[in-house]
Formats: sequence, C-alpha cells, structure tokens
Amino acid sequence: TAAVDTLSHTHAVGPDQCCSAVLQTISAPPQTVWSVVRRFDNPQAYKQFLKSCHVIKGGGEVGSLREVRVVSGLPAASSRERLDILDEERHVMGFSVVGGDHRLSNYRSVTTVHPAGEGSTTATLVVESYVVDIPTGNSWDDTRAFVDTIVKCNLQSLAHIAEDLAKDVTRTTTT
Ligand code: A8S
Repeated sequence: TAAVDTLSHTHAVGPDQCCSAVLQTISAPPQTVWSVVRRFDNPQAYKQFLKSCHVIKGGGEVGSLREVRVVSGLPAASSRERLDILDEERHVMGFSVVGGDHRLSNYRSVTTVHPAGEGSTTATLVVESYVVDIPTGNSWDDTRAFVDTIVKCNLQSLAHIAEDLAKDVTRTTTT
C-alpha cells in the first residue's frame, strides 16, 4: 500500500477534455525512479516514442521549455513542453504541452513517485495523470485509449530502466 497524495492529481477538466491516470509498480527504490523522472532535459531516456529533446529555455527549473521530436509512425512530429512543477521532496513532476506538431492540444500531465509495499524501500508506485483536449472528430474513449497507450508504454519502460539501475547498485555494493 502506498499513500498517494491525490491533490497533485486533481485537474480542472473542461467539457471537451479527456482525463485519466495510469499506475505502474516498479521493483526499485523511489529515489532511483525519481532520478529518471526528474530529468526534464532527458525524457527520451525512458519515453521510447521520442527520438530527441532540446531544451530551449531554462535549466530544469519551473518554466523551462523543451522541444521533443517524435519517432516516425505516430500522428505527430514534435511537441513543445513547459515544466509546471518539480518538487524534489514530494517527488512530483508535471509539464504542459504548449505547442508543436501533433493532435494533443493543451495536454498536461503530473507524475508522482511513491514508496510502495510494507515498510519497504525497494518498491515504488508511480502515478501519472493527464488532461487533454479531445481532438475534433474523436471521442473521449478514442482519446483516452491513445494517450493511455503512450503513457503505459512510457511507464513500463521507466520500470525496466529503474529496475536495471537498482540491480547495478546492488551488484557494485555487494561485490
Ligand atoms: C508524454 C506523454 C504523451 C506524449 C505524446 C502522451 C506525444 O509526445 C507523442 C505522440 C503524440 O501524438 C503527441 O509524457 C505527443 O510524453 C508520443 C507528440 C505530445
């Protein structure tokens, strides 16, 4: 069981917007997971649909802007994103899409990292919630299915990377 602060995941949702959340448990310490999530300048470390990221403003503080390029095969080419929150104590990171060449207008997401399991420090629960405009011609369900798929892939990839990092630490501290 993990204590998830639900306020971080409370979004204002307009009538033509879709919102949802995805959960992922990870067999690695929260600190290891956070070390990957907190890097606003390096989302492609775990988001496999991204091929590059250029920071166009700031040094990772709130208000920093990045431009990511998307791999081919998706109905998108690039996205311009602003860092909304980076709370190093509570492990909360959030960003908004502010431009780019894709169909997810006004996309906003918040990711939180929590200790999980019985008094354990080696398990983590990640919660990622989002809000986005429903594109013209699409339904709530279409939109949710599309975005949930991307977010689930990202969080599964985050799990693999954090679990590998945690194994490396165990290996170097026990040999
Ligand atoms: C994230 C989450 C999402 C990213 C989407 C949903 C996106 O980068 C991709 C395809 C799109 O059509 C929209 O945390 C956009 O990055 C992979 C370019 C925004």
